[in-house]
Amino acid sequence: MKLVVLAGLFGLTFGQNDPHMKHERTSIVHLFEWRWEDIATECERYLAPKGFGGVQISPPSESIVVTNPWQPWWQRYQPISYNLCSRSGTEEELKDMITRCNNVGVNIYVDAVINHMCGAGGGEGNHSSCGTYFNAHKKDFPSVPFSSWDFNDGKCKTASGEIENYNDIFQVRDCRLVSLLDLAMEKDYVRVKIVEYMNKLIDMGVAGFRVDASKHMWPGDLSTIFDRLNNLSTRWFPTGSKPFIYQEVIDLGGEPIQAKEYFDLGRVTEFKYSSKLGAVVRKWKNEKLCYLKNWGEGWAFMPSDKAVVFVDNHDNQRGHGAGGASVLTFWDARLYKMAMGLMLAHPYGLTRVMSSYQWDRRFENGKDQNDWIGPPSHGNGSTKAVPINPDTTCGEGWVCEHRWRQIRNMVAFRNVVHGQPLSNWWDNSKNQIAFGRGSRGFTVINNDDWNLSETLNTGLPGGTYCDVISGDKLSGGCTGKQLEVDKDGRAYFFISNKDEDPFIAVHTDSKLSKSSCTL
Ligand code: AAO
Repeated sequence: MKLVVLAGLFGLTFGQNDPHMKHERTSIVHLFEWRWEDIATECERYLAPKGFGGVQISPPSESIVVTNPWQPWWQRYQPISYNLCSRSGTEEELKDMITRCNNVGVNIYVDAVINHMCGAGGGEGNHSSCGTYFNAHKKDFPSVPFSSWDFNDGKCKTASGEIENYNDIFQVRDCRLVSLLDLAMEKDYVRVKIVEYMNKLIDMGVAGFRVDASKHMWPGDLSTIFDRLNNLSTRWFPTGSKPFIYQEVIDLGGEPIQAKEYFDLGRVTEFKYSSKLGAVVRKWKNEKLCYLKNWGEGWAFMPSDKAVVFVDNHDNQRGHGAGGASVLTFWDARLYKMAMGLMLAHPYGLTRVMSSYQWDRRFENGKDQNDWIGPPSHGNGSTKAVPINPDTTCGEGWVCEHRWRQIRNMVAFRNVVHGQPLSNWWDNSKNQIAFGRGSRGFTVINNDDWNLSETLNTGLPGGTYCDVISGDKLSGGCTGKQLEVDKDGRAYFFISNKDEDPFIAVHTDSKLSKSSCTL
């Protein structure tokens, strides 16, 4: 009773930091541009058994269909209405996917594009994913309906109507981001329409939202919207659960709008993490792994319980958004796996794993001219299914980083060590480091240009462990390297700098039981 009163006193947004993951799971995977049908199957056949907590899905709302360039991925960030037919599938398919994922304990988080509608140059007609008519020039979106009354143009003070200067907070919130028609969110009518959209998804069973372009919305407007959201469906979540909110705010420092303005509303994406981790693992600007000893708040990142962290996202993996050239992606697989291993082993933040598709990169003057290319698709623009190869990787250009053994096993590592503090830190003052998580897990990384050969205190119970980077624990055995931890928790590590993956990770669930002859 007391708790309910307190929650009421401190505002209804209380609790929107909680991703409500099931079975002690800890990570989100962004299945970028996947079809709903494929996500449903992936939840059942892979994500639940491997311990993924939730999926971030591409925007499900009706969007413009751009034909020049041909169906770019970014068309989905230009809503036409809140109807639920998109390149990923129909409303029925969306509903089926949410149900099937929830039934196996995998949450769905929706990428909610609520700051704006399509670009001002989006034209007129029904070139939209549900075939709905709209007129961008007249700001007419009859299927919501929104009309010219519902946009911010009167409020924006720049001559172009665009954000021209990120140092002016009024421009950033009241003007158009890359010409996208900016909704007037202080209007109750606009708020009501957005809330209806989000509540419909909540009632279908989603667990929360990535809120796109949050920097471009006033925290006060967002607060009113989030306060009006329904509680999560009691079919899958405890009574009184508020939807999880994580807001996309790019704050690399140097701009007046700061991530902390959004902390009262939910979590926030920590872009510094992605940019700095890339620089450290690439050893740029004299960065070294040993500097990660105080990784997290010690690097002027936001508080851990506010942060959503990632090595790369769908923007910065292709030069959109921010983060810069240091950002690591699947294109640099060896360093990428190391960075992912570090992120998933370290206690800081709520971790999001990127799952991408390949495209033909074509660099000219340092810029990828093909940064717009959409997902693997058929000639008519429909997205291709994700086929699974016999070796469990994906085909047809889907990269499926989340299925790479090293990444998938580190997602499981994070679940096993959840709640345990960072422990037994060791480094060689350069690029060899090791750390544990209480007495449940230990990792050693060699990013120097020479071998690592050390006996270290792991904090683990004595026994033989299977390294989950070079292999898997399978039917009581290990397909990779094995590690002997003595009764005092000490173990000898050798990692060649030439190894395909120059790091090792073991945890209490990768401990090998005694062989039958010793019984
Ligand atoms: C497309 C076309 C446009 C066209 C438009 C409308 O590309 O030419 O005008 O359609 O027809 C995505 C694509 C866009 C696409 C859009 C709509 O990325 O290319 O436009 O869909 O289809 C800002 C926002 C951030 C946003 C990011 C891309 O703050 O919210 O730009 N991300 C989200 C999504 C993204 C999506 C949208 C929003 C729109 O994740 O996929 O766009 O729904 C600074 C600011 C950042 C700002 C960046 C880029 O960053 O701080 O806030 O991000 O600039 O403008 C240093 C600084 C760093 C700075 C950076 C770059 O690193 O430290 O702070 O330099 O200057």
